[in-house]
Amino acid sequence: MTDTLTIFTYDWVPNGPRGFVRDLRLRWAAEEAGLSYKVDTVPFDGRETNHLDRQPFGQIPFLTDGDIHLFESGACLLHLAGKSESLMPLNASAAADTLQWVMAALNSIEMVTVPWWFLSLSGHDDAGLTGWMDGRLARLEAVLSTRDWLAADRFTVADLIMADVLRVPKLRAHGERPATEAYVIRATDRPAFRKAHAEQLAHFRAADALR
Ligand SMILES: N[C@@H](CCC(=O)N[C@@H](CS)C(=O)NCC(=O)O)C(=O)O
Repeated sequence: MTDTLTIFTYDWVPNGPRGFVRDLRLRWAAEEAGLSYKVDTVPFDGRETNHLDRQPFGQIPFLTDGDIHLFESGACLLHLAGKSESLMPLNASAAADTLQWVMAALNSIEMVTVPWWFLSLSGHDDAGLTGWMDGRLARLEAVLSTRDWLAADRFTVADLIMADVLRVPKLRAHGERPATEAYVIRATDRPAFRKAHAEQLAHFRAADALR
């Protein structure tokens, strides 16, 4: 079968982000959905300018599906989810439920968590930002205390993106959120995640030999 789906990542990254580079979101989705895909690369060095025509911020991931070109991991995930009921329910009400939680992951949670860990990595903790994030995570903890998955009574693309946002070690070590922790473990124990994760690590490990 010809691969029409191509997931783009960097040819190499330093050790730190390996296992967390966002092509993993797309690999994971394709694995969950049983979609055939290949992985291609753009150079990490010179990323500020070398592929702006394909990702306007010089980042990865981006995706091609035949003539369709997409950047932003959230947009790419929704595109992939549209190909498989395993990620996006067909029922309109369950699909709306799923969509709102995808947006919540990206807009209500990740919008706060990324600046938080970015500042804390550089030693510039901000009490206001931490309080804002803790409030959001506490609300999410309350939701996850009532169910295994966010939407549609089963794993969907909303869980894939939310779990990926939440599985950052620094975030997991910050505070006590047992339902959230169990949720992250439940999601990342899935065979599709394990395969995607292992293949990303192997991809960057193979690139070390070429540098
Ligand atoms: N909002 C973007 C963010 C993409 C992003 O942060 N990509 C990282 C890798 S995980 C990257 O390319 N970093 C290198 C850089 O920003 O120069 C998305 O979700 O696709």
